[in-house]
Amino acid sequence: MRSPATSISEHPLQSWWMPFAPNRRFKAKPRLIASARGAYYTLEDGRRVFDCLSGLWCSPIGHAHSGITHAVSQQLETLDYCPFQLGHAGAFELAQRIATLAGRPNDRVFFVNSGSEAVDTALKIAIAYHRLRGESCRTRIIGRERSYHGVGLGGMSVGGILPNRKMFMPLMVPGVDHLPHTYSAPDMAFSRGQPKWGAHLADELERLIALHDASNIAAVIIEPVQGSTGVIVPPQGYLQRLRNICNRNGILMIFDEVITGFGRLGRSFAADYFEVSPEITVFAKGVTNGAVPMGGVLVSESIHDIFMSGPQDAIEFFHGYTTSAHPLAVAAAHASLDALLGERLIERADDLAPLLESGIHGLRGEPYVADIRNIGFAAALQLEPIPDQPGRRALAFFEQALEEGFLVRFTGDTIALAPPFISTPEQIKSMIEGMRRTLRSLDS
Ligand code: PXG
Repeated sequence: MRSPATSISEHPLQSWWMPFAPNRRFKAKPRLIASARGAYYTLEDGRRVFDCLSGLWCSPIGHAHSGITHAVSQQLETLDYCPFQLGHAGAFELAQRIATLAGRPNDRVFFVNSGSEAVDTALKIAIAYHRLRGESCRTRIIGRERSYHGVGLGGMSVGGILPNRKMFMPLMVPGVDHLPHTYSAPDMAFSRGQPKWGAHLADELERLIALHDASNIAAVIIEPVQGSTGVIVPPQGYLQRLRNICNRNGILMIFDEVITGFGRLGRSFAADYFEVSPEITVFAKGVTNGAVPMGGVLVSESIHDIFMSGPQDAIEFFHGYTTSAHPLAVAAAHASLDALLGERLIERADDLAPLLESGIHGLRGEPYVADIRNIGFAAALQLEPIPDQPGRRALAFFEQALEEGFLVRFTGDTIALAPPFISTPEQIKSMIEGMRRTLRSLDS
């Protein structure tokens, strides 16, 4: 048996082409993680660092949760794989549990392995749904600037992040438009929670309808809170206004809740938080606490039922992945839900949210702070960029914060914070003070 990799000296770094990483910089100055437990990572040099982003937003109940470890090990011994045409009980139960958690117990769940797969699946469902009900002209999809919907061809096309798009133009799905993003520093900097300005930006959907006609538009896909582009919080009333326009025009609403799902806003899903209900919800990440890859699409009963109208023995939806509803992922998801509900961790995130809000806004006035945003148990610090060197300030912050014992995530010059729900109030306070020390130690 191969012994597990322990140190870089035994394992040269060249072969792994790392995702979304500056490979050459990393390999010149590698930073390896040895283990993770609770709210902390342990680096190879033995230092413990607080996990300020719950992995990549995906590990809210903390690392190495004993319930998940136990459930996955047991599952591996019982059933390690289930092929198409057969089903396993755990997957049916999990679908029911997720639909119930979302407050839509009659919805159906299609399981996949990642957020990207879930987004592409949701887009296919939306297009096929309209076609099956005789509105096959409804093919256009509306995304949004600055949104991230993964790296599948559909998600990339509806997404709004330039570097993720510009190299791949020939692969773009045709018939996609983008709503404007809702961030405007002069109108909303330092808002606590939802900014007051910006609901009118939803009316851009009316303009696209006036341009294409609603009869050609299938769906709008929206991250209720834009997570990976820096915690961009929807203006008050914005999502409701989009919902109303969709309702009036027969356009489906897809919420990408890969980041907001499973408690990040102190509610099960962002749809609860904002009281706006989409027909289709995309989830991933937190569903298994990041321990085993899994994603899924929650679909309204009425959409699902349109698919069930063909011949009784026919496959209704030609779509799926070899490892859809993988037994290990299903086991991890059940255990993760057990912890989330049994340990009342969504409520705990909700209870900790005001502390994060007051703490992070207390950093206003510290060096280089250009904006601070927060919603639920997530926040972002926007730094003033170093002139002509976008992203360098945040990189320096990241490296300094690590020295202080905090692992943060940065994109551009934004630092995102989304701590594990199991954090204590003391840990949140100490994280904020760590951020303060880091800001004060930055070179100009
Ligand atoms: N939708 C949303 C809203 C996401 O945030 C995806 C889809 C794609 O999920 P997969 O599982 O295919 O990666 C995501 C992923 C960050 C960060 O730093 C965020 C994501 C991924 C990596 C980093 O904020 N989100």
